Amino acid sequence: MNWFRDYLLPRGAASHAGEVDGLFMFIIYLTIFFFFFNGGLIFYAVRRWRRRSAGETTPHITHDTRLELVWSVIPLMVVMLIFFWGFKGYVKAWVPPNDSIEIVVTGKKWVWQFEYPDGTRTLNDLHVPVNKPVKLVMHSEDVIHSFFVPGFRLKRDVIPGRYTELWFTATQPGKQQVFCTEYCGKGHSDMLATIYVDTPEQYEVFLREGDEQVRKMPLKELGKLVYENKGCATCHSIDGTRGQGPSFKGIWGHTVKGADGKDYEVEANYIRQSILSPQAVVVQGFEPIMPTFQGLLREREIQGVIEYIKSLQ
Ligand code: HEC
Ligand SMILES: [Cu+2]
Repeated sequence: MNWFRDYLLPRGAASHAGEVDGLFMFIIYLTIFFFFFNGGLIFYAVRRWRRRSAGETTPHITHDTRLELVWSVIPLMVVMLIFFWGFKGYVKAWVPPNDSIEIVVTGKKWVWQFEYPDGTRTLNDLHVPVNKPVKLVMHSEDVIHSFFVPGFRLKRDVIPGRYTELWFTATQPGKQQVFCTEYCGKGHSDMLATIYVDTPEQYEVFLREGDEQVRKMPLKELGKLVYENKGCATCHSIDGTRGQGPSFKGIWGHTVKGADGKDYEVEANYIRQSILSPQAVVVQGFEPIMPTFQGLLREREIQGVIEYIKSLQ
């Protein structure tokens, strides 16, 4: 009867989908059975006890203890079975394993933003490796949204001022559709995201080079994104004001004085070195407080920063 399940539900693609579907189909079949069983009893009673002649009366029956016990105890057992079956699946579905990959999900009108353990962020595209548990820590920046992945049999509200969690282990490489299922305004129906369930190799490439968005974004824009998202903006201004570090405005092509008294030209290699080993050359008049971004920025992101600084004349 798998065709019937596949007719009702999208193909399950997460480890606990089988359990959810099992219970779901059990309830469906139970409902179908009782539809015909009760309907049949009604037809039987209508025929069996129909009025055969004018003035015919039926005996006055107040109750039947045996019958009442049967129709109370059997349904009680059935609903208890459904309860414990569901409760077991519920506990399994809500408690993530300790070794899950943790991804922070932010819902806002009207996009889903994902942040990975290494600080990478993506919009509306979530990459996860196949067969590895993934935990989503979700919150909203504005109104209540709801994160629904039909293929994973998962749905949970995403709420401002509170964290909610979901976890899953994707079992099939491919794409999954995410919907927002809490009406959140004009763009609600566009609040869609795609989960890419990657093979381990694809996931490696994604972590190293970023998703499609990052790989295709023009370098200057990517650099601006890095500047805003990776903390550079807290120490470096782009309008010439001095912060904890020198402003990026107008430094490209000029020379700066190092604390060692030598002159350095601000060009690609200098910027690259400033990002990866900031203490190699410390700009005169500044404290050596810049942390290294070794391992935190991808090659393309460093090139982006270089292009971005170049554009700030
Ligand atoms: C905690 C503050 C801080 C953060 C965060 C920070 N920097 Fe710096 N940065 C500094 C300071 C201070 C200097 C000057 C001293 C030095 O050269 O180490 C500096 C110097 C630089 C220079 C050389 C500038 C010049 O005028 O010669 C570059 C380029 C640079 N940072 C890029 C970045 C980028 C890109 C990021 C983000 C990925 C970043 N920094 C994040 C504090 C910071
Ligand atoms: Cu929404």
